[in-house]
Amino acid sequence: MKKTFILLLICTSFVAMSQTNESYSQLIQNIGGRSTQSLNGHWNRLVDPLESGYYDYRKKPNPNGFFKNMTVDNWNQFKEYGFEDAPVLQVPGDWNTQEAKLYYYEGTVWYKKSFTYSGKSQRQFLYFGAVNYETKVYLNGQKVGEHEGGYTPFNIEVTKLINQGENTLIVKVDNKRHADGIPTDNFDWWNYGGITRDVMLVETPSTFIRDYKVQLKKGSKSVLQVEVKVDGNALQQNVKIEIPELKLSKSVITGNNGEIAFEQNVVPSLWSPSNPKLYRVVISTAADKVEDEIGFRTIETSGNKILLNGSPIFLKGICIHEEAPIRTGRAFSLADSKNLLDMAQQLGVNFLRLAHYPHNEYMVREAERRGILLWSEIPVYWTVDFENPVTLANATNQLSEMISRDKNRAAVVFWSVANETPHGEARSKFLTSLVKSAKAFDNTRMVSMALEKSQINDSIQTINDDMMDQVEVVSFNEYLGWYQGTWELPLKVKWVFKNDKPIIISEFGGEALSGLHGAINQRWTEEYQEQLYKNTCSMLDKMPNLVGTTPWILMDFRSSKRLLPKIQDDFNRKGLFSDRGEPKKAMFILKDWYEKK
Ligand code: GCB
Repeated sequence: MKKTFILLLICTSFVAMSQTNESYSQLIQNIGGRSTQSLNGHWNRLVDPLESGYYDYRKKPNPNGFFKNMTVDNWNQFKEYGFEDAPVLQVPGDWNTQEAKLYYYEGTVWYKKSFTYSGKSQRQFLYFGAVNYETKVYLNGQKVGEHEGGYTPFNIEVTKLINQGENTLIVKVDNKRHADGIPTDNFDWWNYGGITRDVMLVETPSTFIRDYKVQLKKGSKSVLQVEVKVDGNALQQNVKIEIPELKLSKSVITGNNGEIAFEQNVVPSLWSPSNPKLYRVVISTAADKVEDEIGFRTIETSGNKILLNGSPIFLKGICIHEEAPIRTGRAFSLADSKNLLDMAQQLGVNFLRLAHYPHNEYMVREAERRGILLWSEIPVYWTVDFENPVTLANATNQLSEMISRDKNRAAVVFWSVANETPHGEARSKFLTSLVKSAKAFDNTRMVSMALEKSQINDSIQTINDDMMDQVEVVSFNEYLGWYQGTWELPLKVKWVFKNDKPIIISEFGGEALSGLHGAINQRWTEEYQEQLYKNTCSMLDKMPNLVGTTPWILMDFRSSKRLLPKIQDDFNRKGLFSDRGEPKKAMFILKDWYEKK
């Protein structure tokens, strides 16, 4: 990784942000509401494990790398690569499940797409929903941008380089693991590489509505906070904000920084699982117009409760990885989201923990339409390089991209900054900084992280972590009956907490191979997992301050850490459904428990 360069890049964007409102970003808000040309489809690919297309034989960056897409006129000229005859990969999609020989591959793949542009707009941007992990983007032989982080969107302006007519887009994607990356090099899910989400060309006028946030003010059911940022050479613009159903129509003029923020009294019908009401919101200038569907609700804690729209709610949740049932591989489409949500709704959930990284926008919007609350998380997971300021800048940048994209989604009620990180001074500073940043980017939601339990003795369980002071809701993972003891253990313990905050069990569970049956004391059988769920639910019934659970996990998922032949075969089997979507016995236990809640 080019550390200094990335640090510089990230610092520059933070400098720019701190001069203005921190909740704005360079991300174009609501990509689905813009004029776009899809660049999805077949892209030619070259697999380049030694990065021959990037470095020369002295390992120096080669100015005539593959991104030049050199053409030769005859066989005398030297060229030893070529996209024309190269195989194709489907975009969006991971490469691991598209070609058998790329199943375990972690390294560089070059992607190439030719496209014709015949639009009339004044500015054009390339938009990538997500690319895992490091991306370098070249248009017509010139580098236009780069990005680090596999699960968040980014856009790159290409106005000066795009041709009317034929264009060649080349993208270098590298999913090698790095100890100082986010995530670090050790994690329990598949490192699917590739351009895993939609790619689009976005067209805008010369001054356009880049970003906006329309949400209820924290703690208020009737004060709307509206923020809009325009971008271009005419920053003082008349901006109109309309919510026709609320009879709101207001025109304001942006300041000479292109920004405007105001408050407005409204009486909305509040979004909730039983009333997932979304309002049509229209933001326009003389030259630009964006429409969105936005819900309004309040979320806060009071004593040991979570209040949604002022009333206590129990979060009946499940953790979920962004992996598609049956075909396996990265989930990326609306259809994939619907399949996963249909499965989750069989459990009767009103809440999902999107683990362990931001999921695609289809998922967030579809969950919102169905009235499901969300926990959204960045992949600060296990042994991150907490001492490293570059790693912190990278995590902060991913946090900012996650929040920027989804800050208008009523469904999202938690920003989570970490999962199961090992205690220590450097970690405390790192996470404290992330909590502070999350609140600076958006102060209307709860910020949390999945911690780990500890114990006073075998029978008295607790949590003891200095990060508990940083969060309104204490969330932690526990695997009593799986990694600690056997299925009987949850029945034998008592939980005590030193403070009176609401508690979420952000993970519990155990593995079972779908269709493997046996006695309840036989690990890996559906019966063991079923009994573990029964006993855990009994334990949870007695847990003080419990306001929600997200057991681990909806569906079996691929992980290169899971090597037990004939049982795991590269899958973590803690799913309540198999990777083919078949329910296991434990699924019905959780469903019954949620029905009674
Ligand atoms: C955990 C992790 C999760 C793992 C799970 C397991 O605590 O947060 O990512 O997949 O345990 O199955 O061990």
